[in-house]
Amino acid sequence: MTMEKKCFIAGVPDAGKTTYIAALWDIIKRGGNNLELQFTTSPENSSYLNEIWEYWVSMNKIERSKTPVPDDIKINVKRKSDGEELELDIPDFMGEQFQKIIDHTLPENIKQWIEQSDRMVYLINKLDDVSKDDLEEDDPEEVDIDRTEERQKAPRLAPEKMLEASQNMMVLKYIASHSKMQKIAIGLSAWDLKMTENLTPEEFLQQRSPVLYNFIKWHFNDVVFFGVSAQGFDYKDKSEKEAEMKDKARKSCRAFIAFDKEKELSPDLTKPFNYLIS
Ligand SMILES: Nc1nc2c(ncn2[C@@H]2O[C@H](COP(=O)(O)OP(=O)(O)OP(=O)(O)O)[C@@H](O)[C@H]2O)c(=O)[nH]1
Ligand SMILES: [Mg+2]
Repeated sequence: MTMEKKCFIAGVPDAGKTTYIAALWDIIKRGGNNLELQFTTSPENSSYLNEIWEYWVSMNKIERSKTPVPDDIKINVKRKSDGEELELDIPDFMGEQFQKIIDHTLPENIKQWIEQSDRMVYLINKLDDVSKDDLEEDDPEEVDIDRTEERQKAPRLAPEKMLEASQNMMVLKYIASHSKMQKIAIGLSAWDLKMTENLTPEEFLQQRSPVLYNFIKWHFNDVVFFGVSAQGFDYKDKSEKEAEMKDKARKSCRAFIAFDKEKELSPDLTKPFNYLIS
């Protein structure tokens, strides 16, 4: 019997997780026939997915959900060519939850979710652009932590103030050592803003954030890089592009993905799972 393969989606705040899940849900709802993967079961409770999808179709920034975010969104996928299966377990945790890895306050349910998975899509949006504002301290509140007697108080760790690359490395290091990750896919989100003429997503990360890139290659031996534009464009250009994008959405080609060596763009957002399923 083959072991079940379990995959999650992770990333720090603003990594693009919710937008990617919303765009995936659009594909699943349309039941695209020309995809290599097939969705064999849909989640029982789809009201959250429909809520984020509403923002996606109307091209509005996704607000924090009004319906509670379910902690058990499971979608089974199967590859048509060889019947290989993968369970997507994507509760869409907010990025703040992953930051809790950094200050050791990660809730038990997320610990278990990580331990039980052997595949992941990890999204990265912001890359180390350090602005002076980011570094300015507002009075850090002190916290009680169990240390030596003479130094009971420590400044709060404030993971949200750390550089993106540092946050990503700490989160990835935790995942590498607390799960049995066999294959991972690193996605650079908002690819519409990042793509340049001749850099693959992997080359882009290597150039823009070499330390993070090396860290990933060191800790994970089976990793693929992709760029994804789950929105298809930047919403600040909505007034000029709305009609064109609505038309593309009708044809299921608004969102796009650039995979590893292929520089051409594909509308098939399920491609990372096709890689992870093997
Ligand atoms: N230009 C562009 N921006 C994007 C794209 N996808 C996401 N964004 C922007 O990136 C920001 C974060 O997107 P979310 O999908 O909310 O990110 P998240 O990882 O769910 O964030 P948290 O829930 O806070 O952890 C938003 O401002 C989006 O508008 C894209 O394809 N293109
Ligand atoms: Mg989100």
